[in-house]
Amino acid sequence: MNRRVVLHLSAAAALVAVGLGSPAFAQQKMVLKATDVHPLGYPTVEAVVRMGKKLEAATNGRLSIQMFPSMQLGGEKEMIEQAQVGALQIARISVGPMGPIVPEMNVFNLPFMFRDNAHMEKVIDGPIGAELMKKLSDHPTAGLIGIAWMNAGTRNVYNSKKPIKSVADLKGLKIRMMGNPVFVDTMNSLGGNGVAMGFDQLINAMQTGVVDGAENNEPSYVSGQHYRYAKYYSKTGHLMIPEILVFSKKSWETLSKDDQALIMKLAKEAQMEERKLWYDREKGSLEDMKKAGVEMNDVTDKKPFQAAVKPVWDKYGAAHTALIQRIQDVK
Ligand code: GTR
Repeated sequence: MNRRVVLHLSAAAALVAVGLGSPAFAQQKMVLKATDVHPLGYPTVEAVVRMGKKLEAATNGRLSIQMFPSMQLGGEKEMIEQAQVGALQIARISVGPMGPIVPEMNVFNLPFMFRDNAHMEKVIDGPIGAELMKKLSDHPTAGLIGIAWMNAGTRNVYNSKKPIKSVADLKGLKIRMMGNPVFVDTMNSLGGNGVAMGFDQLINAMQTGVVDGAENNEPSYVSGQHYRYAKYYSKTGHLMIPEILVFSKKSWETLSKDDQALIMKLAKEAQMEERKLWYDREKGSLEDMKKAGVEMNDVTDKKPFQAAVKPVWDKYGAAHTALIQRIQDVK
């Protein structure tokens, strides 16, 4: 036998020894680090914890998930950066900060894009959801693989000064928005002052009066304890932004095809599981808000709000008219 054949045979023998011909590294025990800005028990966190248990059972403990909740690894921006370099494997993030990275995803960040939850769910569960996820995963520099969508309800404005009943009430209010220009422009076109900052900086900003309030869904408002600083919660319903579970591309590429397929399958199950958990949490949060004495009000006429954000649609939607039309056509 010549030297090359010998080398080849011994490499093959080594692979068989560690695990039936699949790459040696894929057979090693691996603890996947996962993170979320929300605390344990929050729907997105719980869905990933449950996914981890299933993964552990399916691989006899070879693969597992260790959850770092409550911004333990930093805010959403830091989470994305750590996933990109492979310092963590799974991050649950909002589509909000993904818009500047994957422009098509920014369409989900347009105010009043979705008619209701059912519309949003049909879009993320269908071909558009799959295409956008692929756009993210194929992105040459994003360094992330999209593995699941998650529900995140509707975002409403809250502040410490007064209830928002009409567009005019927003005038002069400093409202924290997520770090993406589309959101600051949205608040500014409604007459408020949009201030971009991380979720992790918000409590301090409300305490010190850097902002008068923010906007978010009920579960975030409650578990983030924001009601302590901003007791007026007004149902402006201006944004309905799904969330995504991303996997570090760098780590993904070290997994065997079988492990990748298993994680994808469990992530899809997590997408559906989170949805159920979401609606329960939303109900519970509304109860908590009542108990905490939050001053809640409906905004019955949304038309003036929708008219005011027209410039935002012109600015950010113009490049994606076909995609917007397809979303609107989903019935
Ligand atoms: C929450 C969302 C977080 C984060 C946060 C924010 O609803 O779950 O991922 O985006 O809003 O406002 O920054």
